[in-house]
Amino acid sequence: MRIDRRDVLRGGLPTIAGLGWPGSRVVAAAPDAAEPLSRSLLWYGQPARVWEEALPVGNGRLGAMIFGGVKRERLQLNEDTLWSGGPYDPVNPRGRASLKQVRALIFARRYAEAEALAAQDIQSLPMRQMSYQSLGDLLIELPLVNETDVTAYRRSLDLDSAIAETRFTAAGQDYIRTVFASHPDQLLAIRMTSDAPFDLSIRLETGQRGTAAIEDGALLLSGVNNQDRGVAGALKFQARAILRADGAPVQADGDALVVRGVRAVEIMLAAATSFRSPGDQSGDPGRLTADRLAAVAVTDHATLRDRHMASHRALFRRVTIDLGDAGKGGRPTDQRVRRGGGQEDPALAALYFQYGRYLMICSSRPGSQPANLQGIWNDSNRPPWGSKYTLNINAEMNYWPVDSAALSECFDPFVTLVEQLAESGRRTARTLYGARGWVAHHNTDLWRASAPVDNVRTGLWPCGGAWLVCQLWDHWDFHRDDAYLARIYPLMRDAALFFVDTLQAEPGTDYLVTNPSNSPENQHPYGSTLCAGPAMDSQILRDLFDRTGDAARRLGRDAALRRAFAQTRARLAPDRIGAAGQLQEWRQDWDMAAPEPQHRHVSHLYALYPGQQIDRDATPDLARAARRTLDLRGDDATGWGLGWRLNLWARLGDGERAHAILARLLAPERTYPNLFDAHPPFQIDGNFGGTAGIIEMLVQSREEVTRLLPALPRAWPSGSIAGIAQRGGVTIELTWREGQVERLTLTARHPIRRRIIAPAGVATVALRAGERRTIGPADFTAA
Ligand code: FUC
Repeated sequence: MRIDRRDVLRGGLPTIAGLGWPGSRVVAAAPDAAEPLSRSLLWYGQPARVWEEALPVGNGRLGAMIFGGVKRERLQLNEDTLWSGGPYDPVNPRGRASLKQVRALIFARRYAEAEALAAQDIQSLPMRQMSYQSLGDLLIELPLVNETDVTAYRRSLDLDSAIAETRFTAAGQDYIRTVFASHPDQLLAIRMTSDAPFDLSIRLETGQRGTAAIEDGALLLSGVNNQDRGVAGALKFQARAILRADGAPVQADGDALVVRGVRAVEIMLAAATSFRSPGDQSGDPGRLTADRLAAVAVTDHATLRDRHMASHRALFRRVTIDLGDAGKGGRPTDQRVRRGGGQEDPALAALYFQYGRYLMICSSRPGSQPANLQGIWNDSNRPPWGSKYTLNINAEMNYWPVDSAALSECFDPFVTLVEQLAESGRRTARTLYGARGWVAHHNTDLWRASAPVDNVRTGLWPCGGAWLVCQLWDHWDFHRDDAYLARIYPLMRDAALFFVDTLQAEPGTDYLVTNPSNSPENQHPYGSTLCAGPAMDSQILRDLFDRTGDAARRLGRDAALRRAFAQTRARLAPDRIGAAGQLQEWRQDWDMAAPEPQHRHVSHLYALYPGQQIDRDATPDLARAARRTLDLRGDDATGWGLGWRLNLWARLGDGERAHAILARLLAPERTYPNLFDAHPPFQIDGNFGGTAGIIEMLVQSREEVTRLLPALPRAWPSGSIAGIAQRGGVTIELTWREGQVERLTLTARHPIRRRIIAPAGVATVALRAGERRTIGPADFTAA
């Protein structure tokens, strides 16, 4: 039977009887009755038939998708620096000379001419960026196993140990295979055991320009990355795997390693490329992989596993969540999703929340690349949107939950990306705009290309870098670490400088606006996306100038520049409310005439979330207009579109609407059986937006204010969440019952004074640095 990815999307999966093993009889095993049903377990009664059913493990850098096969197991592998191409600078040399005219055409509303000129002179050469690649597959075969009689099959992923397990009985013999990706040891570790002897072989395969060989008893896959769009491949890569089997001899058989008559086998795989930074590809992958395996030559599997679990749990166990249990947890995870679990299975929402945290730990660790559009999991060499870093929402959304979900270490690769992007962005600012500072547009890749790409309608958007640095400041706001602020300040200042030099005075007003730009990817009624001063840009730039000025003041730096930033900020165009009562997306009231009124992007709501400029208490009129915009835009969208709407409705304090959006996100149209977000095929931002949104429904922080249960839906009447971080350096543990706060514990990193708004009233607390305090219903007074 051929399985179409679209069937998985529609939830129309074939039943176990049609699994693709002709004549096979597979009987699934539920988790043992004796085993307490783990709140952190994804589990299935059959192997993955398509990639979107396989289960992900990762150590930030090295990832694997585990299919859970019986006779033949496939682990699809990724290494996060294996991208196509090499260093390149795509800035169009004609751009600077044409910029003035493009601006004039946009101000004159001659959009078609502006598009044509910009497409030819401003858009990059090449027009597209490099792509994230698949490294290949590790194939594990049990040649003697007969698939016609398989019972007690179960594959699972335990988010708490970060270990995937496949177990089954074949011809009366029990097998267990476990897989984890170790961060401390930088390798993939697999163990297969059985209660009777078995034979096993492993092989490596790749779609890259590589060759497989056996050398010194190890499987080697070595090669050079693909050229792309005329950019030569500049990377060497290698994967290296070894087999250990109870001291039994490991033999070479063609391109495979084979063991016979063993009861336990361990496989360890290391992978690396020569990438060290966008300007340095001098790494030696052969040596790196050999060293990693040599370092564990005498380390037993239990030690590797314990080190791995300790490292994972140090992050994962910081947060617990309980949204109630409707008794659906005993079902396999794919069935829970297929039954539209988001509606009546609060434990599935809690699992989805923790899955987002799990995916972040697995795809973004200090020293790794940041999580891209697919985290680190990608089986294609021409993946959708290049599996890159899209900066007009997606890369930012990936990192929305990181601080509040207590995974701040995972933010580190994001900071490094911005530092590297600013280097390329300085060249782009100078060459394309003749400006100081740095700029990035709507996409970047491993090589940190920063000029406008893809096509003029989406690519010509100059606020990618500005948004990124605003998010760097958000990270500071959660932790208030001044060494970190000093590290990011130059990035903020130089991002702001670019706009001091390039903002344009709007004809007829004294406002300063971006031009050329677009309101990410949405067409206005004049048949183009190109425009001047979309609302989102002004919102981002208000944050940029405010936060940069604030950082300069705290650090005692750049007094003169601070004044320039404040003056520029004062001339930014304000948000407007349109005739339909909506928040205007553009300077003109075009929203109701735009060709796609239900467009997936809701860019102009940046100011509500992730920004804080619009707030239901502080700016009630704008909050009402934002609500109207959300209603007009509608609830349906792609995965990340839902993730954004979820956070926005939570910010507006509408728990039922937020819950309805979450249910859409968790429905089979938007969530695959492995809980990956479906933006067909797969995009991880919806997962991270979902995790951030669940927090936002339960607790919010804003300046010196904590909101408890701001968007609690009726479906979660009682529950708890603990370990959530808030702005200002506070961690909270919250228990609620029948919709009311039962207990709140705050732990402060710095001295703080906080106003706490709960459904039943308001409390004010002041804490010293390091102090921990618990309050209950009696501490709140009616507002
Ligand atoms: C933006 C979105 C698309 C997609 C792409 C990666 O362009 O509009 O939906 O998510 O990024």
